[in-house]
Amino acid sequence: MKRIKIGLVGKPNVGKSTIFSAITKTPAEIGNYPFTTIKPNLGVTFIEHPCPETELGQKCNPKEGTCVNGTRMIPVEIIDVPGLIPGASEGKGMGNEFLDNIRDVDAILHVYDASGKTTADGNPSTEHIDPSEEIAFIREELVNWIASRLSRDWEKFARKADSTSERIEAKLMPKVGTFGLKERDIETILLKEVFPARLSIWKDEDFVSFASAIFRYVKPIVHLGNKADDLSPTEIERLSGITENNFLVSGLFEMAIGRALASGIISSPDTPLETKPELKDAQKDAIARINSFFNIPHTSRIGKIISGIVYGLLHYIVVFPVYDEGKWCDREGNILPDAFLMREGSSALDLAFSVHTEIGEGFIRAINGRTRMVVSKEYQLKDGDVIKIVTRRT
Ligand SMILES: Nc1nc2c(ncn2[C@@H]2O[C@H](COP(=O)(O)OP(=O)(O)OP(=O)(O)O)[C@@H](O)[C@H]2O)c(=O)[nH]1
Ligand SMILES: [Mg+2]
Repeated sequence: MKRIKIGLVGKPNVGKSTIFSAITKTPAEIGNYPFTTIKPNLGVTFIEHPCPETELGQKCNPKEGTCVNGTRMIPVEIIDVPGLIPGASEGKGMGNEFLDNIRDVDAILHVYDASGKTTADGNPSTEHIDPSEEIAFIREELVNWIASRLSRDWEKFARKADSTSERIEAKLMPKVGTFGLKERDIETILLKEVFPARLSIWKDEDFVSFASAIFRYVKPIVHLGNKADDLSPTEIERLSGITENNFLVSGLFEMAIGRALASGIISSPDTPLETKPELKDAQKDAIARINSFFNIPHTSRIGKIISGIVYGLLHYIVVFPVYDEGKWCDREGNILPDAFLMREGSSALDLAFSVHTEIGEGFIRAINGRTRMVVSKEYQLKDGDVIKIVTRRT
């Protein structure tokens, strides 16, 4: 099964590793200076989905993640890369190399400093820095990075591709496949925008347009205005409108919530956090500060943003493949062992291939675990479906 992967990018010292650490519960080096991170950090966070165990009235046995009171936690990979500075796409500050680590991500979380206290190269600034500049420069570096990777050794590649009678989607695959794109992603781009059919006549502006289109239609960029705990509600309101897919957050408070949960000060990470009478005054004050921050309109919890990306922006649904369509379990009797993220519009056959190539190749039919009806390979999966695949191997 393919895991969804999201990349954390941004200029140095904006709080990428703080956010990474908070959402993946993985320690990462954090420091108030540029290039604290010199190697990418990889971790896993979890998004929620209702689990069909509640319908079954029996506890599920997830292979991955947990399930608490009927809410299944589904893993999503997070990669935190070193900071990017202007000129990164031309290799400045090893930017190109850092960016190559996020080639195959499904979406990008661009972390910027909403408090405006960090310079473009990640040093503390005494002057206020307008976050709009940062948003523009990071987008430009991302686009230029893909454009330059596409145009590398293009002439020879294009001449060869043009001499075949393949569809343009197939011709482009060797170039864009390394960025995790599928033929249908190229189709989506070509439905929206026009590019020369003959690859050998593509010019610099075509590479830039194609790279922009990848971020517009395939790999969305979502902006996180971090350090918003340093801002007034009025400033938060103003910043909330500066670009689309933009959220005001606090990595610092997300970390504090994680720590409080781990040490038992709170029993749920959901805001508003509950205060217990036995807590010390300092702990109560900290909880009150966190609650009042998340009560400000236009502030968001990062976990919610990530599930919004997966379900809302990338249009994924969750499907539960089972071996026994009656008991909703695998061969060993584990109930609802798998929760698969599938793209909306996927078929029963796509699910079979996601389980295993051999299961896909041996596909005979599928059975809907709720209706117990046989469905064909073209059956369009629905969110929350419980599906048994019948293959030649079973
Ligand atoms: N006030 C405030 N400070 C934060 C927040 N998140 C991070 N910081 C501070 O910002 C500084 C940089 O944090 P890091 O997480 O190391 O930043 P980074 O973007 O990973 O930095 P590089 O790895 O150098 O690119 C540290 O001093 C953090 O404590 C936040 O939400 N609010
Ligand atoms: Mg870092």
